[in-house]
Formats: sequence, structure tokens, C-alpha cells
Amino acid sequence: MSETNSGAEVAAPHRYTAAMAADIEARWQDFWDAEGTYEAPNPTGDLSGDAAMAAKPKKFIMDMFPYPSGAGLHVGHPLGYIATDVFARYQRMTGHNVLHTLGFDAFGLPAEQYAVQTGTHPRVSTEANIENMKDQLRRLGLGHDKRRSFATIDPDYYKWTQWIFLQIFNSWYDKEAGRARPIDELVAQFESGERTTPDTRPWSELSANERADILGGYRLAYASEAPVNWAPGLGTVLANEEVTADGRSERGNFPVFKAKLRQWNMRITAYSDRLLDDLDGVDWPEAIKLQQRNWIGRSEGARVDFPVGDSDAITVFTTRQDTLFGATYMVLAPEHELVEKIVPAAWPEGTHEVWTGGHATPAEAVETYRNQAASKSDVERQAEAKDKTGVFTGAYATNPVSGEKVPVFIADYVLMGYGTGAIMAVPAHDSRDFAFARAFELPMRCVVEPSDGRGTDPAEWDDAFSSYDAKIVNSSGADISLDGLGVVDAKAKITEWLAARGIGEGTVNYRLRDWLFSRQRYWGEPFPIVYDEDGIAHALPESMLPLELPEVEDYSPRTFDPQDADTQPETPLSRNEDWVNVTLDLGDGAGPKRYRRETNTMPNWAGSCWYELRYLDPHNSEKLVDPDIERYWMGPREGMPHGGVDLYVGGAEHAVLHLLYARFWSKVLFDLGHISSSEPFHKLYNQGMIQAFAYTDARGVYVPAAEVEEIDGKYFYQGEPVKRESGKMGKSLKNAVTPDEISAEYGADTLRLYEMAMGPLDVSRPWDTRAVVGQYRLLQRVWRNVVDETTGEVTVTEAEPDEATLRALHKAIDGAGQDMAGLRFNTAIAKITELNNHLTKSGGPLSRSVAERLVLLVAPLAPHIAEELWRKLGHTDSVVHQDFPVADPAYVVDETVTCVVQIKGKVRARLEISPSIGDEELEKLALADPAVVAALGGAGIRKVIVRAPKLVNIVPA
Ligand code: ANZ
Repeated sequence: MSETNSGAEVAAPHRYTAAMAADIEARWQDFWDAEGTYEAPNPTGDLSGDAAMAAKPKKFIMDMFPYPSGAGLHVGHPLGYIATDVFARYQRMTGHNVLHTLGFDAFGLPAEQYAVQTGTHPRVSTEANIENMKDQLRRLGLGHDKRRSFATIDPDYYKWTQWIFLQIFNSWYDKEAGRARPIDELVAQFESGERTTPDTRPWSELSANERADILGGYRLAYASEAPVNWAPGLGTVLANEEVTADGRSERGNFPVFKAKLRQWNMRITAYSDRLLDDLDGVDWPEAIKLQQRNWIGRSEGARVDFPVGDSDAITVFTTRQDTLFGATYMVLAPEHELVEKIVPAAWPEGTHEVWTGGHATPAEAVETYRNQAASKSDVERQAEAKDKTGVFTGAYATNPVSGEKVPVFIADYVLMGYGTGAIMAVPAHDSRDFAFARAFELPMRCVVEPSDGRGTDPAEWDDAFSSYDAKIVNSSGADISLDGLGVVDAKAKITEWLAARGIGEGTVNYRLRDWLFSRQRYWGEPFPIVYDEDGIAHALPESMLPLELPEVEDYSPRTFDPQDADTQPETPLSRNEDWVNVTLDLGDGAGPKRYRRETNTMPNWAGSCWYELRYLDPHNSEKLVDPDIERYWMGPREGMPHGGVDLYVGGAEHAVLHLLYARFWSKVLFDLGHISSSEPFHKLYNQGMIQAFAYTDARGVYVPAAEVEEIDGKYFYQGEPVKRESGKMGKSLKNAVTPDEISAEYGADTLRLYEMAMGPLDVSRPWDTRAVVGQYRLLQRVWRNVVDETTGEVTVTEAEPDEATLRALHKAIDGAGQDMAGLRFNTAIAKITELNNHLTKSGGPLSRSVAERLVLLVAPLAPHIAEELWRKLGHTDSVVHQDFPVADPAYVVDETVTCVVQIKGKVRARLEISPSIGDEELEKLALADPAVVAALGGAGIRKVIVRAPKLVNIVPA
């Protein structure tokens, strides 16, 4: 710090210093706010109506909005915000109407937990955090349209979150039409008899409860009693996506149990295929698309019935129906409803001892095993490497194709929630079945010929042979043979055979489950739902929205012993009896009636499922968004078949949660005709993470990184040696650096440049406070190239620049412009630095035309200093809306050198070529030159000696 701005100030009072940066930055931030510089007009002029601007092509550039945490921002958080800001500024300067703003995703657990501890209303602490974060963000000079900002906790906003919930509640998925439709249209089909009720009675004869139940089976938002993820330690249930790979809560790391509870769900599964198919039309990182595809998990296979007992059948789901002849046993999920039915009173004659688990009867074995399985999570049950456990049910089923009797087991590696909860086990070709068969000494039969030379006797194998690229063997029955067929043909043939006999059919199965949509928390959107005395759910009319959160005495969910799965949730809202029990006239003709409100709240994901739409038209009190405005900013167009935001930047951790939910809501709103875009985010980009060194002392405890000293490559804290490691920046590793500190020391422009210069945007990079000064020096040199540090006057001349300078300038314009358009800000900065170094070295005042273009190049990256220099250069309007300079191609191409082409030592041609040309290309050019061709006169060539770029010597044959 001292080095940069103390003593020198006397001699150079107009040097660019931290103090000057602070002054410049504050001044222009105030000015931009006052002028509304970043306000983007809507096409219909609702917001500010600059028709010329709105007639320009649009760019909607968005960040994943932040949760306003009490800890504020560290320098890792704004990485993406700065990147989108630079990009947005570049787009503004290249003729686009740019919508760029930032809101706050403000419902959430931390504020609620703070409320539980301190009694402070979550709104109070959240709003204070928002204010704090807004100050921090403002200091960075982000060009946000502030009129369009909001927080998801604003009743004006969550009114529409509730409204969307009601749209979803009031619609159903018409499979034939392939889209959502209003539930009224379904009711009309039942009323007219076009669609029959499940028991074929006319709709008019059904009771209100019966009708509600039937409609509940169709609605896209529905309440059902189903096994859900219950985390007693959090006092709430969780979505599958919120449960970690080891069956614990993502937040808080509490155990999660399966419990049967009545909860709200969203029928996202109705959209499985469209969610998959439309991934082809969006511009997203392949890794994220793959994660979504895997999460949706579409598998094509078949259902096959295996007769069991006198009249029952076990239906399995398999993706390998071609291996049916190799199915030597079956497994039911322990919870499968057929288990009780098929268990015989005693073990059949000659039952293998290891199958019984040492139990006296099948019933006892089954019950004991079921109890064990219930205490495990799905993930624990599916873990690959673990020993397979299970027990024989005492029953045999019949393999429908071979006619063989196969024993039926229960085992926890088969899950109730997938497929049909039952499998045919093909131990020779499935590793889980192989491990199980080995443990239980079950027979194996090879039906897919191994292509790796291991032979066809599974007894000699170490693992199952699994391949789609092989021939079927050992698969001939009375009236069908698959032998010799490839897997694909065998699948088709057996599926047809099964279907013809009515004992199976081809099916598609999805891993995706409906989205569990209610939480037993306070700080979320209340459901706009009330129940009548019969327990039937009714939607509140739109006029009653927003339904605001009531005041409560106690914010805590009831938390329980985290290990006690048998508890039941109790929601904070349910304790406010006055709010819960109401008399309302819902406007449905029933008149005023007593109702009970839904007391769950929506999950935190709700608010972020649609926020991009509200940025478009944030103050519309009549509609979620005006359709014309939505079409202008989001509608499909060339290259964007489903429409969406032009650029969405955020962390890769949201791959399946937020991004999948938001896509689902968009599709429902699209189907119902409210919006024209069926995808929310056309282009997605994941920024890397800023990492930072952290230091631990001898006890392994983190010490404040800022106070660690480096002496001869070793690290010390308060004189004691400490160990250095690299990690995530944050409070827990005591290594957070705030943007405020860096801005105070160097200015926000330097911070912006440094973050963008650290490396490619999508890779993680280590923060190094000592390196920040490099970008500060760049800005100081840019300043010095335009301004006299003693007088503060601009130093430019009106003279024409020299050729070398023009080349340096246009190369920088060309390269930096392309880099900015491609989000390669680090290389853009390198090119600007190169230009600036050239200008510094050439000495003397710059030509005005060069100085101005230098400032314009810098403007997207360091907008404050650029605005200041722009004004100093005599302009009266903001640099923000100037045109980005255009490169003159004549100066962009490299300089040329002259290459001499000789034949037998005689100069025959001279070529003007690039100094960086390669030997091969130069040889081709030389041989193709008309003068050379003429001189050779058809003679063959013995040898060509190339010395690029200066000389080519041809020796004719
Ligand atoms: C026979 C078979 C033979 C299978 C073979 C695989 C290989 P994906 O692709 O993930 O959909 N399966 C079916 N339902 C299951 C359940 N509820 N719990 C555990 N496993 C289940 O997986 C489908 C395959 O997983 C199915 O195909 C079935 O095993 C198993 F050489 O059937 B397969």
C-alpha cells in the first residue's frame, strides 16, 4: 500500500491511486444510479419506454441469484457476477438491449435457525443481510437494472409463486396431447362421459370426496401419503435431491429415514421425456446435461410376469429381457406386498441351510429381515461393494420361458421405489446378482456368450459378464429360441413373444420420482390451499393472494431425536390457530364456510423456479409477466428453439436441483399458455471456484490465513510453524478475503480485473492477494498513457498514429473483442495489457483516436476508470453506451516478409508471406507460384530446400 500511493503523491498528485480510485468509483456509481444508466427498456414501454433501445436485439444475461447470508460476500462470490457484468457491458457496446439485474433468493434455513436461536423475525435478519449484500455488490460497479431487482420473500413476488402453484395444482398432464391442460377440461371429460371414471359410475353420482380423489390422481400438484425422506434432526421432510449419497440430509448431515407421511408432490415425472429431449436444444455444458439425463434415468426394458402360487404373478422390470433364460432366481424388495401372500407355513423339503438365515419358518425369516432392511437408506442398500444379504421366502415362481421353478428371495438390494420392486436375477450377467448367487450358492447359467475368452461356465468366473455387444446362447425353449441373436434382436424377439402371450410387454422406466414439495418449516411460501370439513383441498382464489405468512410465537419446527424415525412432523404455522382456522368465501358458489389452512410451507427451491420471468416485468400486478414482454426477452428464435435466457452463469452444484425444477415449471407455464419459452435458460455456463490457501497449526486447527507470514518458503502464525493447504474460501477455513478489503486497498476496478485475469472462467483458481497489485499497475499505466500525473490534464495529440501502433491497436481490438464475446476474459486482459505495454514503450503522447479506443476496450472490464477517462477526453455522454471499437482487418493480419524463391540458384519469384508461415505451407505456395511454374517448364522436381520464411530453393530433376 505504502509503495503505491504515499510519497509519490506529492510529485504526482494526479496519479491513479487507491484514494483516487475510491473517489472515481463512488462518483460514477452515484451518477449511474441517478441517471438509470443500466435500465433496460421493455418493448412496450411499460418500464421506461426507450423505443429505439427496445428495437435493438436483446440479451438477457443472468446470474444464479444469491442467498443473502449473514456472513456477507467473500471474493469468491462475485466471480460470476463480475463475469456476467463484463459480458453484459460488452453486449451493450455491440448494439444490444441488455437486461442484467440481480435479486435475492431469500427464504432459507439459516435465517430461520437464527430466528429460533434469537427470536428475531427471519424477515428482519434477512432484509438486513440483503441491505448489507447490496452495499457490497454496489461497490463492485455492477451494471444492474435496479428497478428489476426483488427478493423471493417480497409478498409481491411470492404472490406469483403461489399463483404458479395454483396453476400447477389446477392442471393435469394429457399424455395423448403431450402437454399440461387445465383440470376443468378433465372434469368436463368426466362429466360428458368422454372419459370414464375408474369404476365406470357416472361423474354426477360420485361424492365430493370420490371426485377429489380421482382428480388428485391427475393433478400436477397433489397431496399423497407416501414414504418420504424424514429427517427428525431437522424436523422436516426432504426431496430426494436433498439427501446425500450416504442417506443423510445435505443440510446438517442428519440421518434420513423413510416414513409414510401426507405431503405435497409435484408430478415432474409426467415431463420426464420432454425434460430429456429438450436438453438437445439448449447450450449447456455436457457434464450438466449428463447429470440431468442420469437423474431422469430413462431405461428401456420390459415387464415380465413370473407365475407364483395358484393365481398370482410376480411382475419384474428388466432392461435385459434377452437374458430371460438365465434367470435362475428372483428377488422381491422386502417391502413388496406379495411377500406375505407367497410365504408358506414351512420351509419346503430340502431347503438349503444358507437360504433360511437359520430361522425356523419362512415367516420368521422374512419378518426379521424386513426389520433389518427398514433401518437402512436406499443408498446404503444399493452400495456396490457391500456383501449381499437376503433370505428365501420359501416360495418358488416359474420362469415363463424355460418353465423352470426358481426360488424367490427378498433382499435389500432390490428397492421398492424403482421399477416394480421385483427382479428376475440373472447372476451370470449382472454383478449384483452374481455376488448374491455366490453368497447363497444359487445356480448360474451363461446366456450371453463372453467375448473375452473366459468360457461359458460361470462357476469359473470371478464376476458377471455384462455386454450389449455379444451373442445369445443357451436360450432355446419349446417354442422360442434366441440362440445366435445379438442382444438388440433378442430383446425385440422375446418382448414380442411375451406380449403375444399376455405375460409381458416392452416398457420404459425412469429413475426420476415426483418432487416432494412440502416442508415443515416457517420461513417459506405458505400454500394457497385450504381444506374443508371433509378434508378436501381447495385452491384460494387469485384475489386472496398473496397469502402472507402469519406471525408465530415460535419459529422452530419440532426437532426430534435425530435417530428416532417414528416421530411425526409438527409445523410452526399449525401453532397459529387463528390463522389456520378461517371462514372464507372462495367464490365457488358454496358461500362462506369454515376451512383449515395448509400449514406446510413450500421448499426453498420454489422461489428460484421462475425468477427469470419476474425480472422481465417486476411490477406487473395483473399478470406474472406481460406476454409481449416475455416473448421479446425469452421467446424462441434462430438457434434457440425453446427460447430462454441468453446466458446464465452459476455454480455446477445446481445441476439437478434448481435447474431441473426450473425447467419443469417453465414447461408447465408454457403448456398453459402463460409464456412462450419452454426452457428457462438457453445457455448455461458454470464458473470455477475461487480457492484459497488455508493454514493449520500443530493441533490441526485452522488459523487466520491473513495473519500467516511466509519466511523462506515456510509459514508461521504468531511465530509457530503452520501447515499450508488449498481449500474452498470461507469462514470455516478462516481464509475468507472480502471484496471490500480489496476494493479499499486498490479499488473495485482492480478487483474486477484481477478476478477476470486469474484464469479461464470455468476453472477453479487459487486466490493470491499479493498478485492483485499486478492489475492495479496495469490500470495505473493506462491512466498514465492518457493523463499527465502532475497536471491532471489529458496528454493526447490530434496527430495520426504510426503504423506499428495501428497494428497493435487493431490486433488488441480484434482479439479482446472476440475473447469478451466468448467469455475468455483472461486472454482479453492479456491482449489489452500487450497493447498498453506497446503504447507505454512508444513514449510521447498518444493520438486521441488510440487513447479513446484504449479506453473503450477497458470499459467492460474496468468501467469506473474508463468512464473517468472518457469524460476527461471531452465526451459528455457515458462510456457505457458507446460502440465497442471495430478492428480494421488491414491492420489485423500479421506484417508480411518477402520470401525469395530460387531455381538452381537463380531468383525466379518473390512471395509476400506471414513471418510465422511453416515450411510445408511455404513450399506449396512457392511451387504454385505462376512464375515458378513457368520457369520449371514441366520439369520434375528433385529436391526442395525450404528455410521459412525467407528462402525456398528448388532443384529440378
Ligand atoms: C435382469 C438383468 C440381467 C438385469 C442383466 C440387468 C442385467 P436400470 O438400467 O438402472 O434401469 N432392477 C430392476 N428393478 C430393480 C429394483 N427395484 N431394485 C434394484 N434393481 C432393480 O436397471 C435396470 C435393471 O436393474 C433391471 O434389469 C434389473 O436387473 C434391475 F444381465 O434384470 B435387470
